[in-house]
Amino acid sequence: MNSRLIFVAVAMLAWTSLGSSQQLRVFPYGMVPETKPDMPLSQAMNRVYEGTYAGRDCARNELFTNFKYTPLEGFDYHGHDGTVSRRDSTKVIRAGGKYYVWYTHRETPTPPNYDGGANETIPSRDWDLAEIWYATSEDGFVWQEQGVAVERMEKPHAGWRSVSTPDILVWKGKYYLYYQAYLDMPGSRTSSATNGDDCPVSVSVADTPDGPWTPSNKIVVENGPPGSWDQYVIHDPYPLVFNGKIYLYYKGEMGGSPAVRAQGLAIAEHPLGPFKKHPLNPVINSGHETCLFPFKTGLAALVSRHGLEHNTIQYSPDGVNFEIAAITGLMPIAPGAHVPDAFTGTKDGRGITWGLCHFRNLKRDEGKSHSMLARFDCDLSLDVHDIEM
Ligand code: AAL
Repeated sequence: MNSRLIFVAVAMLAWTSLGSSQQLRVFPYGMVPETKPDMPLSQAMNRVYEGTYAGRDCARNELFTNFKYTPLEGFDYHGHDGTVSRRDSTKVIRAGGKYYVWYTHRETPTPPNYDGGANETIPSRDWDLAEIWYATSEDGFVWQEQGVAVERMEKPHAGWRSVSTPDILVWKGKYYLYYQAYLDMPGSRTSSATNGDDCPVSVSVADTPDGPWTPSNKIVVENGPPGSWDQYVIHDPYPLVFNGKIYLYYKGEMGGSPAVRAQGLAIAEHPLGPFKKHPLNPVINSGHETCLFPFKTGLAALVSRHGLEHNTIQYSPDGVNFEIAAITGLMPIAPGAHVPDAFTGTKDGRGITWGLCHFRNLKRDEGKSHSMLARFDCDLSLDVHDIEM
């Protein structure tokens, strides 16, 4: 409704700015004429017809949506005292008649200490001293927490300090969880320009979504060389199957204040790699957490929170060259969508209608900093149907 109101306002403005002999006629419900009228148009109205992005009539733009949020049932947060956190969920998959999701789970004696007071038991960040846990659900609203999937690694393997921010791949009948594998406490690398949140990506494998999960103890996506855009962090690993290969998107940070965040792509033919970074990286110039899904013959991306093109939904025919398809707002933080065709290698992507995300309580002063999972619903679908994995 809001988007339509905005459209009415834009169209009315265009109307009043034109001479009385040549008026841009506004159709009911704020829609503009289907075809470009043969008359002078402002640049803004021209974009409605010729632009590559959001000027398009929201009612006709399949990649435009608003987002609705619903609290989840089934998770205990210790009265929200900051000692329990759940955040950065994976894609939601369907297996054995249930939905599955994995996420960063922190349960520590105290909330995080952001001011240098962290140690072996006190976390430095919300995602420090964390493990990957999982939960299942019949309906996506009520969840049963099943416990740990991936524990912290043995020292000195990557992930000994914390494993966080996972995502799931199903490939040739096996399940792969990719995650940030910390070699030091998040925030401790003072040499880094990105608040020290440096880490590479590792992966664990299982035969069923219930595990057991075997760590590869391999770094599968390495930090870039000094001076490169992704030299400090490889965050938010996000695998999809596209063009018969594993397309793993991730967030890198270029440092600076505020840090410039962008998203890159690494491609592999096997889940354990080698992952080859794309020469055109970064392929998305904005965004924080990664969230992509097959759409028609290409891929679409939710791009939120940071950068020139935040609050957009983008489309790419080849998974490399993205264009803005729609501008939106109030986007989910760290979305992990239910992407039914994430691993089928489809060229007929059906889109998404819901997923999980997180909300953060940033009350550091009160010592209650933690996050909680929630559900988002949206309308980015072309007839979505569930696929068993
Ligand atoms: C998130 C993600 C990564 C970061 C931190 C935990 O939003 O981008 O996972 O490291 O914040």
